[in-house]
Amino acid sequence: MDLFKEMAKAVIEGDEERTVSLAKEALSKGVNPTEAIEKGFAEGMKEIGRQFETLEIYLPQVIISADAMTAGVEVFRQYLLGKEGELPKKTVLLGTIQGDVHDIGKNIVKIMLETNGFKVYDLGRDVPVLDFIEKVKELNPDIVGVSALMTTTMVHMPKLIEALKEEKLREKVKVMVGGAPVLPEWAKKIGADGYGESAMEAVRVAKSLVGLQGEGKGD
Ligand code: HCB
Repeated sequence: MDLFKEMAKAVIEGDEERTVSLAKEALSKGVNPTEAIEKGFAEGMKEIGRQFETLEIYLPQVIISADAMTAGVEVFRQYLLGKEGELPKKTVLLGTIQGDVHDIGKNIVKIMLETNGFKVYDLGRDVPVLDFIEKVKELNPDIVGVSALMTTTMVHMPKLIEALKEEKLREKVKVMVGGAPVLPEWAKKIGADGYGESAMEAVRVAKSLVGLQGEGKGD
């Protein structure tokens, strides 16, 4: 669909006004928000990642594109939250692991979980393992959702699982991991209960971890 290409282009160009107007256009045309985020904006961010890796662009341009994507996603977030009427039952404690400031993906996961009936406690980014532990004790969530975007920070994920065991919390909470460098093999190796390759997958996994049936809203 041309609209998705336009959305990706707006992210690549870091055009915040355009991402916002395209998100509104998508909604007015009845386009599925999840599909628009993943096939439109996220594709643009993938291309930005490629250009960053090949040194075609530098950090400031990545930041501008990230901001443009966040602004566009926010339009969908407001829309989806407006549609959510039911009281959420299951809870997810979500955060990007310590040392890591990447939170775009985590924020998309948050939106998708919220709009699928979960109550999400968002700890933000660069969250120390100990903060996760303290919040698990305080909030008693059903799931801890952890995000990592760097090979240098995903190594804290097993530390979190170990800390949950040491605090005798592991049996009480499911652990779901994700983020670009995280693979299913890694999730299995570190003893996580679930892995989400995308936000929609994260919703499916979260539902199955807490024994809920059905597909995610926006499928
Ligand atoms: Co950043 N960065 N970055 N970056 N960055 C990456 C991640 C690199 C891979 C780029 C590269 O060099 N090839 C690289 C990491 C290399 C490594 O692994 N070691 C990197 C680096 C090195 C850095 C800095 C160190 C650069 C520097 O300062 N020299 C620095 C990090 C500082 C720090 O964290 N301590 C840095 C900074 C930045 C920003 C600030 C400019 C910006 C982040 C803005 C923000 O997040 N608010 C940024 C960005 C945008 C990227 C890239 C380009 C895109 C990441 C992204 O948002 N993807 C990325 C390149 C890439 O990934 N190819 C690059 C889009 C989202 C939608 O995908 O995978 O995050 P996602 O999330 C998905 C999915 O994984 C899943 O659902 C989401 C939605 O579908 N999911 C979960 C995510 N979390 C989940 C949790 C669950 O429980 C379940 C599912």
